[in-house]
Amino acid sequence: MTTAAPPPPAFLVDLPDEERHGLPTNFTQGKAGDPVLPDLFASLTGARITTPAAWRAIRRPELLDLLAAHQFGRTPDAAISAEHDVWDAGSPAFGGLAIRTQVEIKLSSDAGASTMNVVLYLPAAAVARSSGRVPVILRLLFSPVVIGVDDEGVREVDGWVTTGPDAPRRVAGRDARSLGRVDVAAFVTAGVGVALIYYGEIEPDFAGGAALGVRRVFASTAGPSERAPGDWGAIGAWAWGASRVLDWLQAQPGVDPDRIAIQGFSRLGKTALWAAAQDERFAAVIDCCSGEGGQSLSRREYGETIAHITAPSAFAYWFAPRFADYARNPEALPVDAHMLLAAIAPRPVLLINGETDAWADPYGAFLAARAASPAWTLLGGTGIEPAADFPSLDTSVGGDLRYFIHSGGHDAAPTDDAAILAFLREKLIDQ
Ligand code: GTR
Repeated sequence: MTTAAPPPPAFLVDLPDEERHGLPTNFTQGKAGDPVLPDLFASLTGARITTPAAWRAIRRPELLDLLAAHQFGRTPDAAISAEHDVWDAGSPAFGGLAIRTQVEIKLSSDAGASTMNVVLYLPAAAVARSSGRVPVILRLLFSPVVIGVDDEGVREVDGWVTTGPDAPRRVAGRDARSLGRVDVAAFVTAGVGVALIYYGEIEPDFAGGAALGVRRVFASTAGPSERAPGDWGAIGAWAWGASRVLDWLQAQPGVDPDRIAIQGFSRLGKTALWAAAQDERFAAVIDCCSGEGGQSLSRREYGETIAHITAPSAFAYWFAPRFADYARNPEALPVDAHMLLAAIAPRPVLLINGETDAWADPYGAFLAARAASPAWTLLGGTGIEPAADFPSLDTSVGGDLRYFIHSGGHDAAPTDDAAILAFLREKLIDQ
């Protein structure tokens, strides 16, 4: 007998239907449907997966193949070389609380080259202890790091304006859109390092961006209409770039290579999930508000759907072209958000949602997390118990897989950092 999910809480209020991307959009919970999800444990071989060994050997690889083939596209396997120019090593920052390192990573092959800059802050107190190897959180930022932190020493790299008149266009980093600042001091004080990268440097975020970022290193820069159905999109490229940052981070003195988490917001939350699903070296994930194509169920007819996200006016280029085939029939998609989450199990995953972020479907994310939880249980971790209630605002539910909902909307909220730090303390810092 399966326990029924708790109903959506009253604070997730119904809203009038709306047209978005030229499509009707439902914001009424009662009209979202009650989707039947693909079975987490039914292998394509016909076997039922009942042991951790079978999960690791059979089911997780199947999930990754399905997610690649139908949603994100395949990450190509090619010989890429990486050069690391650490041009700023060991500078004090944030009033001496942090030690800053800056690296330019050059990725190249016979097909082309691409560079990206990473800023790493380590807690000064921990680094001073010679034995100190600290956990690090890698954050993918929407803005060039120079405007994402309050630190004059950061190199200014170019930014991209991707909406509005004359978009897309390259601008000086300081003239790019600012989306708030990372509170580096709070994290280093808690004993966790912070690594930052601007996603636009991995690949600019527009349909033609593939020709300007890491995908040119693979010579796979076909435009959106020329890609094969299973080719990777921008999310795959950002995730691949994040793994190249991880390569470098793992080799840094002072960094514990086994305790590096990844964090992203919205499209970068989708990216963080896909990066960690593929790359088991990411020890934990913080995904804020990733919604459709991320932590929320695609099968629910609520808020943003596959039809919206793959509409011509939207973001088809983030995904494999085949993802758009499920716009009208998401029930035919062989995967859904619970499988993306389960591919990360049993590592710690914190899912943050916003009370008024109806477009991202916070209840659909809760259902996905609940449906993914048996994978954590199978592998010796903890997810959301079947009988658990939906959490009240600014609280969380779950264990290693945890769901948190903040007051507010599609944004970083004042309660997020405390929730993230509490999670990191429990799962990564005090280990
Ligand atoms: C929205 C998009 C969402 C989400 C968001 C973001 O417009 O529809 O899926 O990713 O952008 O990245 O802020």
